[in-house]
Amino acid sequence: MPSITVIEHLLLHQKESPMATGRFTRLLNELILAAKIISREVNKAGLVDVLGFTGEINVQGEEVFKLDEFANRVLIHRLERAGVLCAMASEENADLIEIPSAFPAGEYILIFDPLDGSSNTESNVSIGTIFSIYRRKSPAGKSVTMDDVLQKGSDQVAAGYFVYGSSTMMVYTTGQGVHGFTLDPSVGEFLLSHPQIKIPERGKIYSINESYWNYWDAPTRQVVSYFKSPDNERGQPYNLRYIGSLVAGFHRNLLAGGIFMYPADNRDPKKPRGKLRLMCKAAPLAMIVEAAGGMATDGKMRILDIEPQELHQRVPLFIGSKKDIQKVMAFYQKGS
Ligand code: AHM
Repeated sequence: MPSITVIEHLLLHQKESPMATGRFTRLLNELILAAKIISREVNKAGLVDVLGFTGEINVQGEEVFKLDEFANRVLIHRLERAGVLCAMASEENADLIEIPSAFPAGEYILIFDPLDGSSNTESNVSIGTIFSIYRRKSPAGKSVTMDDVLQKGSDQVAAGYFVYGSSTMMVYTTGQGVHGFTLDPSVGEFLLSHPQIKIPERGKIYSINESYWNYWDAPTRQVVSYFKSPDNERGQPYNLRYIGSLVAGFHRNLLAGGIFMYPADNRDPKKPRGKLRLMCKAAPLAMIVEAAGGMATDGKMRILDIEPQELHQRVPLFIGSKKDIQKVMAFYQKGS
């Protein structure tokens, strides 16, 4: 079956998508190339021990980096040269990443999590790169400010992720549908494999780290009890699937229908909070799930409407099938 690449797909839908500019295409191309390099390293991660590359310096005399550091460096290295960005922000960097003056600047801002779920690498679980693209607010030519970066998720111009699993996939949206592409290693291209992804209205999976039960408030416990009860609106318990890798859990639920939850907890009793970062994880996945017909909330508020106060802000996250999210919101509205 003939298939098309990400860029061909973008150009084919040029009329529908205001994003099909040369600069946006360049940005996606660079992201794709970075992801192919990361995918190659992830695929041989298990060989590191076998080949003895465990020290600080490998046999080629190069430093061996942890995979998430490696992914971060690849993304920064490729994207800072692309001439399309005015700034970047990464989960791995405390501050904004400026574009060195030696390289041309552009109008886009890229925010990313270079390797979500990377603590799972040694057990060969799927992990991924999540990205989010905004346009700067202030006029070009001036330095980018934090105000340019701290935009609501609804201002994103595109969002997506790469998942490094049994195959490597890219899923992205510019707001006009969600499309999935699978890396064909024999030709080195991501080919369209999942056009127009729609998440089922009601899911059959719930994904949550239930070991935090004792640290949750009453509405959160009611939410989780609902999904495992035979008396819920589905008429049978949802299946629990949790692997500790957001991108992998989200991807499964996007295709099969379900809900991923990382609620606030009071493991730190002075500061109950969610774990996942708003700007590099929750907002991009929220844009994708909404474009696929699903929803994302912090329990009370739509994730895409949250005004970020800081770059690494954390939020409670409930994301997935529409009817399941509506149920969660009803529990929180009711309170305990
Ligand atoms: P990170 O912010 O340190 O990258 O962690 C993100 C990961 C997610 O992929 C995953 O859903 C979650 O943390 C797992 O956390 P926990 O072990 O508390 O369930």
